[in-house]
Amino acid sequence: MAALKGISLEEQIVRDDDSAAMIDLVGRRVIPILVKDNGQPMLESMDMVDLIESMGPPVLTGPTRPEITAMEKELLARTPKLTMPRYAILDLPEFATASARQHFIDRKRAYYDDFATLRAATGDLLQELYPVLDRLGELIESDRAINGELSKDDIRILPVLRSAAVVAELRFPPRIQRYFDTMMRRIGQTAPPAA
Ligand SMILES: N[C@@H](CCC(=O)N[C@@H](CS)C(=O)NCC(=O)O)C(=O)O
Repeated sequence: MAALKGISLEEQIVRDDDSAAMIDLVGRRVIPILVKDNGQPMLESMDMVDLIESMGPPVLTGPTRPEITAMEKELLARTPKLTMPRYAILDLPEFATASARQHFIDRKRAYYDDFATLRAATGDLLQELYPVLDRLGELIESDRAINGELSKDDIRILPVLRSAAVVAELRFPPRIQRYFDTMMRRIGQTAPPAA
């Protein structure tokens, strides 16, 4: 979002086992946290989007569509079983130490099946995801904006696609792949590492 506006944010990655970093700032474990220039921390990613959007000329000028919000929910109901077991083995900065990685695995095991079992189910899980991706692909109006002009719907969907892209076996429908490549280029990011 900030990148789309040409605003640079100082990014600090919190190691998964560094609960203190979050608790000291806002009293509980939660990310993302935006610390404003005056030192005041802010929670809720969509509030952060509103704040950044209020700086300089607006960029999220397009309409939103309830179908896209529904798509986000449908995707998020299916992607974590694919992405969580992969995050656990990827070389991500939040898992810079063995204890940080183990902390993530222990935390997630409370909600998910054993990661090896989930990885073995990749084919079936992808078959459940593809119909949703196909429907999303049909809704994308332009490579540069889901609704033809940038809107909060892009801010909702692009991160979900980015996280799904850690699944090495996943092939986005062509319409989504073009949108994803275009948007990632615009925000100056490469596709995430996949496993
Ligand atoms: N409504 C919040 C949700 C934030 C949220 O659910 N963050 C998750 C990670 S995406 C979290 O902090 N989980 C607790 C943890 O990692 O221990 C927002 O959109 O910013």
